[in-house]
Amino acid sequence: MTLDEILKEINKAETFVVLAHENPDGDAIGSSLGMCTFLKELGKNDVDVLFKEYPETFKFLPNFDMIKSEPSHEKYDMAIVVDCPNTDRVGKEYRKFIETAKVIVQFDHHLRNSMFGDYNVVNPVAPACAQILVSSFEYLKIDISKDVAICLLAGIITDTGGFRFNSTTTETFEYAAWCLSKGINVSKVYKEAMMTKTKSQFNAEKLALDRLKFFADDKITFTYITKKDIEELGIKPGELEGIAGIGVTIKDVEVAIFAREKEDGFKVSFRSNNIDVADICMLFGGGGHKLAAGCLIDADIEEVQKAVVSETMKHLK
Ligand SMILES: [Mn+2]
Repeated sequence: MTLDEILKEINKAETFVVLAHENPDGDAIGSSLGMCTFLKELGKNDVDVLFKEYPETFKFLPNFDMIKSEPSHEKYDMAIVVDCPNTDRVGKEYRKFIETAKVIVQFDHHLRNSMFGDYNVVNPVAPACAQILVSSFEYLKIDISKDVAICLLAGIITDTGGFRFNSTTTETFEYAAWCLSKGINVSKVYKEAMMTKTKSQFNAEKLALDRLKFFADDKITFTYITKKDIEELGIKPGELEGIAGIGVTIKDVEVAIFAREKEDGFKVSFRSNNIDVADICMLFGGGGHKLAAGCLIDADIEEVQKAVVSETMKHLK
């Protein structure tokens, strides 16, 4: 099966680049570091994990210092892409490494994956890409190290919202239990990955909460952060990740929308308890998961709000 083939290809290859989607979250970082740690332990010493910008909050993960922004090769034997549905989601400066790699392998759990790899291990039902890696290692009967396990655990914890999303499966808990049995401090990883925030992150959340507005009989929330806020509060990449989910923690809210200003417009993130927000985002040229999706809209904040709120209202049941 595919996984056996992948392992053969990994054994043959010498140079590796590990990539994930831009602005990586805990799953993208955990899956990337889990993979590169595994490769290192396999004796592969020529592994690049490339991100242009990434949150420092995951510094506690093993091999975090292997992440860098400058590639050490022009071309790689193998590109391993994790947590990324298509090559456009990879940082522009790194896409060429996928095109020019001798072998492209991808592990992913997004809906509507473009199957861009030579080998595609894609399961949209998995709650985290990291969990697909766990199952893959299990299938291959590879006994992963504590370091690999911690990276993957962090990916699973963040993408399941701390085991609370309904995408969480029995395997998720079995894996957490297995980690505990191996002496991994699951509670510490949980706290570091889920609950620790920087002061600028806290201030950004405070501002976004202050601006949060309700629509459609309190079933929709909308809030935003501008480029100016990002500058003034000294917000670093990744520090706005938690804001999108805050609205859906309010009773009776069905869809929470968060817009953050980027160079090329507002990146709008949707979170939902039930409504398929990937469908809504597709209308704006975006996509994602059923209950967590996003799109990019180049307009001013009033227009963005009007467009996404009115479209979301049509999708309420
Ligand atoms: Mn993910």
